[in-house]
Amino acid sequence: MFGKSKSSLFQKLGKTRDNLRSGLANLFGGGTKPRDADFELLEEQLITADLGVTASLEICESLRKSVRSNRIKSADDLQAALAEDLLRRLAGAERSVDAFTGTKPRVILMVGVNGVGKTTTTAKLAHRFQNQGKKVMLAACDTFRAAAIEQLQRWGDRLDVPVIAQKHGSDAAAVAHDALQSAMARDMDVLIIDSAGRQHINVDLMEQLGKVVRVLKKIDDNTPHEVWLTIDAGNGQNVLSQIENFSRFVSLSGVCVTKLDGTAKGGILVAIAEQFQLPVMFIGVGEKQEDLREFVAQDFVDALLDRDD
Ligand SMILES: Nc1nc2c(ncn2[C@@H]2O[C@H](COP(=O)(O)OP(=O)(O)OP(=O)(O)O)[C@@H](O)[C@H]2O)c(=O)[nH]1
Ligand SMILES: [Mg+2]
Repeated sequence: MFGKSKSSLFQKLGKTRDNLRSGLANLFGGGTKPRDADFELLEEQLITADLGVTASLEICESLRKSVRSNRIKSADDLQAALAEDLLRRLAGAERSVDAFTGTKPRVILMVGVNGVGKTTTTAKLAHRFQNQGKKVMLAACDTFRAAAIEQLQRWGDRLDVPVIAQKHGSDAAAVAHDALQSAMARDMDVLIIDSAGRQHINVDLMEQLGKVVRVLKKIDDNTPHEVWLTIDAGNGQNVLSQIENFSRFVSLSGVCVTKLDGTAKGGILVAIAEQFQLPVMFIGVGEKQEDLREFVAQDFVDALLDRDD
């Protein structure tokens, strides 16, 4: 049976799972051996789930061969083979942050395009680290969007976490500078820096990220220890160009994938794992502070394919 956290992940990934299941259902549903048309349908479902065209074609071709050679004889065999294939593709994207020891404060810079969930993920991370007994501070470096500072401060109040902020329109790098000094002075374990949403075509804002990083490095050359790009799973294949675009301005160390609860495009994690040497740090499965999961490939595949072994 699923453990508690796995079963809640199972519920949250329902849309992507239904999508895949409808592709799988035909294959052995009629009790006869699957036909080519059934595989074409599965291929379409995999592409709709945003695994990417290449991976979708490869997966179907390999399943088709195994059915022909009688290595796959039933719906269960098929599901097991698909799970194995997905797991192989996703395993490289795992990286645990429990290796989060060493110097403090650990500094995490959150970046991404507009509205993907950076601020919410910042709050969820704060909550998670707090639950591990860590002292967490937040920095309100989105000085660009009206009300962004208040949004982070509300999270700070709710979680009882200090938020370093200046007024709307002030220099984001100056806020980051203050925050790191304050986090050091107050012996924080983790400093999470929220930043403004930005598009790669807005070169000024993109270059501002470089400035934030430079200012942090002046205080401590090892910071920021992490730069995580938040991406919205619902954006599908577009997230791949977001990763490329941000990589030109900052050195990313991982991605956080949000809104997996609201989309049938959860397969995007496969596309990310195949195309980039970039770990998936966390996945967001809702709007609340507890709706964050560490990315564990096995749990993810089990939840997607409705497997319980
Ligand atoms: N369903 C769902 N909603 C989410 C998730 N993460 C964030 N959201 C919602 O997405 C919306 C935008 O979230 P924010 O955290 O403000 O996004 P942001 O990237 O900080 O936005 P900007 O600062 O404007 O660029 C909010 O309504 C969040 O509640 C998630 O994992 N699941
Ligand atoms: Mg924000």
